[in-house]
Amino acid sequence: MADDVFADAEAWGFETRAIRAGQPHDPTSGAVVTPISLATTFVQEDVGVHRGYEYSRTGNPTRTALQECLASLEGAAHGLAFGSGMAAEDTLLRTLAPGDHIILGNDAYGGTFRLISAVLAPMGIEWSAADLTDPAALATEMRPNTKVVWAETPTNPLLTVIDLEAIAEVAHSGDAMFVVDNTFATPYLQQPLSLGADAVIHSTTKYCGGHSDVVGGFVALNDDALAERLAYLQNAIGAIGSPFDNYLTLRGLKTLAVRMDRHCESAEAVVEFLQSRNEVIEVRYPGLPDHPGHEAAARQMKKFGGMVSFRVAGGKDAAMRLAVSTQVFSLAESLGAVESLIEHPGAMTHASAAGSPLEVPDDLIRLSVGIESLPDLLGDLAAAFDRL
Ligand code: P1T
Repeated sequence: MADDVFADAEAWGFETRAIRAGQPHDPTSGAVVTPISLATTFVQEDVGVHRGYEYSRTGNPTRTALQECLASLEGAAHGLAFGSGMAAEDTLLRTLAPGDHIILGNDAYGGTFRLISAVLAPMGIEWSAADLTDPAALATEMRPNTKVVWAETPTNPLLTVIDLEAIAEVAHSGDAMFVVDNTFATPYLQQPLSLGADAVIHSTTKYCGGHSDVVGGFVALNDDALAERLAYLQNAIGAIGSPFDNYLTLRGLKTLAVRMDRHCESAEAVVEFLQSRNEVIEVRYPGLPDHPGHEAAARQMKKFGGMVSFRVAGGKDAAMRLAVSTQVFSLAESLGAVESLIEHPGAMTHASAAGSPLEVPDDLIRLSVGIESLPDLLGDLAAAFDRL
């Protein structure tokens, strides 16, 4: 990374780094696009003497390109690319030992809750949930064995905003690593490491990849020893994506900034539309001045994101009917890609959180606002409401 001039955030803008960092022209052909390096193994000139690669699980040139690019975008010294967001989370949490305690924000992706509560807890990891909008509430939840405070902001699916600097301070008053899942904001809108986070997690399946065609995950961090430990664990576990996956994610990053600008702009128009409808009882979007986290969002985010959640009058039944009534918004899990998606978190992405402190309201609908023609998006929602 040392000789990669384009990784330098002081010297180059975000969009330039997205297109150039970690992606030198191919030295053999001059190709301007990073090759997909399919080799599983790499020749050694003598035993243990090689050009930096031995075996593709341990390291792969296409993965290296992605890692250097996304690390640069997050302002991180190190980045590791994984086979999924969950693989990234699992590998990071395997740095813990039985008896360690995790504090999870009380609004988070259902899969993160499931990993901690149903996979790690039976192996001796303690956990509890806290309201991370309130640093004092976190302070009372901190224990001597708390090793991780895990936050999303904006959260999935309620779009709650966490004041990163305030929560980092409480986490660091104890012995905890502060992990921020930056999937919803992306590094274009928010860079948590600069606000006190120790590690940033991504499901690159979402905005980073951006086209609903590749599953991936990422950890960005500055600590050398932790990065070395994660590389060890990643290799030991095998939690990697394929070179083609890495290539697709890298390709997605090149257009992240322009896509995010459009996602944010269209989301704002969708919010305004939803506020005009009687069928909507609450719109949750960090850009709204009356959103409780608006001030923190305005401070720590460049714009307010492409995700919009709202509650439907008429309860679960009406929400479920609305979710199947759109045409341009496709009923599907996932988010952050060019096409617009609609889902019912209570029955879909967050079903595993039912009956827990992370349970979501059953009249909640989540929209991932895509980059299609805005009149088509607004017309689609209007027609769906009219059909209710
Ligand atoms: O799906 P995967 O790439 O393994 O990433 C998991 C994950 C982690 N963090 C956040 C904030 C996420 O939203 C996700 C995945 N979320 C969905 C599939 C969803 O529809 O919400």
